Amino acid sequence: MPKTILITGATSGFGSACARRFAAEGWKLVLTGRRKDRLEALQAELGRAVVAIRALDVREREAVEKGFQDLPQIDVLLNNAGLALGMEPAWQANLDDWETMVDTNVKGLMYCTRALLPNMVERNQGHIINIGSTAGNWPYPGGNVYGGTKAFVQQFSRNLLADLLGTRVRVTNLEPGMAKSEFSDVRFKGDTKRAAQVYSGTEPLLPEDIAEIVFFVTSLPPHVNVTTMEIMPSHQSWGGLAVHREA
Ligand code: NDP
Ligand code: 8X3
Repeated sequence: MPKTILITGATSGFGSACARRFAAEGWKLVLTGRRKDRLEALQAELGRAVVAIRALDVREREAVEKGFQDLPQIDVLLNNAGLALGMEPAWQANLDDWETMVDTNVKGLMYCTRALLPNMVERNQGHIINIGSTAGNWPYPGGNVYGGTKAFVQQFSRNLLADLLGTRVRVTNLEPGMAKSEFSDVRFKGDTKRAAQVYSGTEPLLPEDIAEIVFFVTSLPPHVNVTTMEIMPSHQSWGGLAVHREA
C-alpha cells in the first residue's frame, strides 16, 4: 500500500522538489499552497501520484481545518510553507512583514500540525517533518523575526516529541542554510537583482538536495527518528562573534 505525504508550500522550491522526489518513489501526494495554477500544473505533471490538491493559505485556520478534512490517511506531513520578508534592522523593519512571517511560519505550521496530529496518534503511526532553518540557530543582521519564527519551529518540534513519547509518531526538524529557490525573490519583494546577489559566486543548496534529505529521513525504519538535521552548502560556514570597535 503506497504511503501518502501532505506537502505545504508545494507550488515552489523545496515543496515542488519534494513532490517530484516522492512521486518518483511511488508515494501518493496531497499538495497545498495558495497558487492554484501551480498546484494544477504539478498535478498534470505528476498524474495519479497526486490524490488531492488544496489551494489554501496556511494563515487561515478555518481553511486549513476544512481543507485537511476528508483526506486519505496522511503518513507524512511536510510543514514546508514559509517565508522571510525584508532584511532591515529591527527598528526599520515593516511590522506588517513581521506579522506575516509569524502568521505563516509559526501559526500556519501550528494549524497544519494540529489538524493532522490526532489521526497520527490514533493510528500510532506518522511523521511530521518541519522545515526550520539555520536562521533558527544562528543570528544574523536583519534576521530578527524570521530567525525568531524558525527558533519557534525548532523548539515546537522538540516539544512535540516530548508529548509524543510512547507513540510511534516521529518528528524531524530540518534546518537548511542558503538554498536557491524563490525564497530571496519573496524576501526582497520581486527585486530579482538583489535576490540573485544572495547566491552570486557561491554554490547554494538546491531544492532537490533538500528533497533528497526529506526522503531519506522518511525512509529510515520506524524506530529511527532523526530529530534535527542542519544542512549547509559547502560554501557556507559561521562568521564568529561580531565586535564593534570605536574608531
Ligand atoms: P519558496 O519561496 O520557493 O517556496 C515557499 C512556499 O511556501 C511556496 O510554495 C509558497 O506557496 C508557500 N507559502 C508561503 N506562504 C504561504 C501561505 N501563507 N500559505 C500557504 N503556502 C504558503 O521558498 P523555499 O522553497 O526556499 O522555502 C520553503 C521553506 O524552507 C520555507 O519555510 C523557508 O523559510 C524554508 N527555508 C528556506 C531556505 C532557503 O534558503 N531557501 C533555507 C532554510 C529554510 P504559495 O505562494 O503558492 O502559497
Ligand atoms: C533561509 C536561510 O540564511 O536566508 O532560512 O535565513 S537564511
